[in-house]
This record gives sequence, C-alpha cells and structure tokens, in this order.
Amino acid sequence: MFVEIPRWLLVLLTIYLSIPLVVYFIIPYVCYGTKSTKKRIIIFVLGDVGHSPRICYHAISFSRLGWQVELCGYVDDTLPKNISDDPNITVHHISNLNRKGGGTSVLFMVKKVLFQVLSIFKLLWELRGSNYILIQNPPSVPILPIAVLYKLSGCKLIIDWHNLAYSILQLKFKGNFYHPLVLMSYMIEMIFSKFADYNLTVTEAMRKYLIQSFHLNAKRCAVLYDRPASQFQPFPSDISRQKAITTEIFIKDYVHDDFDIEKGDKIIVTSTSFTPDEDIGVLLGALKIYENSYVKFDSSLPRILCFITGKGPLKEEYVKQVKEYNWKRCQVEFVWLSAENYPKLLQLCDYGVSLHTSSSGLDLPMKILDMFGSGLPVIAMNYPVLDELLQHNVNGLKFVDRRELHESLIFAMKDADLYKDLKENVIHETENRWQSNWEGTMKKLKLIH
Ligand SMILES: *[C@@H]1O[C@H](CO)[C@@H](O)[C@H](O)[C@H]1NC(C)=O
Ligand SMILES: *[C@@H]1O[C@H](CO)[C@@H](O)[C@H](O)[C@H]1NC(C)=O
Ligand SMILES: *[C@H]1O[C@H](CO)[C@@H](O)[C@@H](O)[C@H]1NC(C)=O
Repeated sequence: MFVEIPRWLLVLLTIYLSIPLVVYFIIPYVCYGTKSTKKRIIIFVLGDVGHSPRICYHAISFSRLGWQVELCGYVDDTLPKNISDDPNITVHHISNLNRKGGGTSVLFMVKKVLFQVLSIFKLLWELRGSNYILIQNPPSVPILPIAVLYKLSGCKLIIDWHNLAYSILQLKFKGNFYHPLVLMSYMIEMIFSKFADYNLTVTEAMRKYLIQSFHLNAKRCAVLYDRPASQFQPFPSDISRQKAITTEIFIKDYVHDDFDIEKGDKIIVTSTSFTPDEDIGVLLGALKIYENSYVKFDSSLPRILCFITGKGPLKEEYVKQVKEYNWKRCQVEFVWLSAENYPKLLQLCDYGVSLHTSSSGLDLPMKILDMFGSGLPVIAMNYPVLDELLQHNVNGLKFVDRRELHESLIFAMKDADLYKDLKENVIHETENRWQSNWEGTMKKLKLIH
C-alpha cells in the first residue's frame, strides 16, 4: 500500500535540498561574481587608459599593496607596460561608439551616452562584489550617477576630481552657464557628488571650491597632488648631454652640426594636444620676437632648439606657420614620440614650456610635473592656482603673453645662475614622488592602513 507523499512535503524537501546550492553557488554568483579573497577596487575612466596617467598611477599603487585592480576604460593606444604586465591589474575595455561623418549632433551625443550606459552596466555586473569604485571626474555623465547607483551593491565610491565637467562644457558653449546642457551637468555633478564616500582633488583650490560650493564634507576630502611618475628622471650628471643628443636615434636628426649645448645653446620642449585652450601661437610669437632681438640687438643670444610634441586638431596650421618663417636662431620641430622616448627627450632639454590654462581655474597640468620629474625648470603661462605647483623664480618662470614669454626666454637663455638655482629647486622637489605621497593621502582618508 502506498502512502501518498503530500505535495507540500515534496516542495519543502526540494527547498531543503537546494539550500546548499543556493548558499554556496547562487548567492555568491549573484553577489560576488568573480571576486577573489583580495580587496578589490574598480577604477573607471571614460577615456583612453594609456593617456590617463593619474588613473594608471592609482592602479599601480593599489596593485602594489596587493589589491585586485579592475581597470576599466577605452584602450585606443597600446597600454603602458607597467599596466599590461601587472598580474594584479585586469584591464577591461569599454566598447565605444564612433561617429561616422562629422558634426556634434545632439542625437549622436544621446545615442553615444545610451550606448555607454549599457556597456558600463554590463561591465559593472561582471565586477560585482568589489569593495571600492574609483572614478575620475570629469566626465561625470553618465558614470557618476551609475556609480552612485552601484553603491547599492555595497561598494564604496571614491571620486577623483581632476576638474569640473560643467566648466569644461561651459567653454564649449561660449561661457554660457545657462545653456541647458551646462546647467544639467552642473546639477548632476553637485547632487551626485554628495553620495561619494571619499573625495580626492588635484589642488587645494579645487578642494576649497568643492567644500564651499558643493558642500562636501571637509574631513572626507583630501588633496592628492599629482607627482611625476618614476619614468621621468633627471639626466644623469656624469654623462655628456651634447654626446647624447648627437647619438640618440630619436633626436639626432633634429640636431644641426653647429648646435652645441656646451657653448650655451638651449633645448626647450612643450607638449600639447593643439586645442584652443593651449595657444601654441604664443610660443611661436615669442620665438619670432627672439629672432628679432637676435638680428637687431644681440647677436650673442644662444640658439634655441624647440620641440613641440603631441598631435591635435590645430597642428597643421602651426606646422605651416613654422615652415613659412625664415628662422635664423631658433629651430622649431614638431614630433610625436612613443611613451618610452618622451621621458628621454625631456631629460635632454634645458627648459619646459607650458601653455596650459585651466577651464575651471582649479586644476594643474600633469605635463609640468613630468618636466619637473625630468629636472627641467618650467616657463609657464600663468593662471590663479598655478602657484600651488610653480613659483616664479623658484622652480620656473611665469608669463601672461608673448612679450613676457620672450623676456623669460631671454633670462632663461642667458642667465646661468638663474638656471642653476631653478634647477636645484626642481630636483629637490621631485624627490617627493607619487607612491609615498599617495600612501600618505590614502592613510589620511583611512582607505589603507
Ligand atoms: C600583486 O599582489 C601581490 C599580493 O597579492 C603582491 O605581493 C605583489 O607585489 C603585487 N604585484 C605587483 C606588481 O604589485
Ligand atoms: C613604469 O615602467 C618603468 C619601466 O618600464 C618603471 O621604471 C617605472 O617604475 C614604472 N612606473 C610606475 C609608475 O611604476
Ligand atoms: C565625499 O565624501 C563625503 C563624505 O562626507 C561625502 O559625504 C561627500 O559628500 C563627498 N564629498 C566630500 C569631499 O566629502
């Protein structure tokens, strides 16, 4: 005789038997994905990873402490070796939507953002169960709101403030703060930034701004100054620089026979992406005045070899301008160098030049740091916060227009004592490198112990 097992008992039995499956497989799968036992941080950049040095330094620094680093971004160029060879760092490529044709149509921007949102959600789902997510701001759309939502998974949010997205956008719209897109960007930045657990800023001015205008909590907001990375080193003092410039493959073809560093000739360098906020015309203008001074007043002025590295929208125009001018004392060369050769070029120069001005007036240019790291005093276009990095007559010179740049060039080229002082201060300062600085700040925020 059969006893019929009641249905409810069957259901209970099934549930009971499946508990191990749920506890050991399904819950971990949903909550933790592929996480190992290490602390895990997602580092997110909506830009090319290879061209986001600060993000790469963060990744390497966390990796050194043994964290599992998930670095998400676009991979347009080859990755730096330090990133691709690091076993603790996994790079995740975000798919991107490229524009066919031209024009910045609003429709395209909307489509692009939607596409990005989907890719980001997909990626974040794969990386669920992380302890922290670090994002760079700007851009704040769409990553900032998504990251705030992602906090629901128990992940803490760190925002690294490089700049303010709305102020960059505002520039695009001719300074109009009341353009709907600018206003929207401002609102998003202001509202969602309140959900961050930690905030890092690149300058004290930016920190003060965030605390005052966005009402962020002063205790959870720390300045993490950028530092030159370790691949930027001063030229060794026991080797002849003249010999190096005439033998190094990537530079020797630019050095004419009569160019002699030992006789006082100077090499200067600037790197740029040829955008409207970095006016190479100022530098070319100053060099032309220098030519004029040479011809009319002072035939003892040293030769200047000026390297302009980088590429960008306005490059062709400047190349043409340089070609058309009859240079006598200056030589201007446009170069595009690999990631390995760029630090080597910097080492071989006497001065760096920075034409960067900031859209928010709150950020500092990385390239000045790399120049400092290479032991170069920097002649820089002045703007308010620059003082946090560069002090006039201490580790560089400042100018506001081509006339002043020309004057600075004359001092820089002729005054050997000035050069010696500036250089000494720069070298002293670069001893404070990224890693120790980073660990100090992270300890202050109690992110690491
Ligand atoms: C990767 O993490 C381990 C600890 O898990 C650490 O010992 C090692 O130094 C890290 N590797 C790098 C390249 O930083
Ligand atoms: C990057 O790699 C170079 C050599 O490949 C190394 O000297 C340097 O320490 C690395 N940079 C960082 C930031 O660790
Ligand atoms: C970052 O962290 C704090 C923690 O208070 C968070 O509440 C924010 O509002 C955000 N901003 C800052 C800098 O504190």
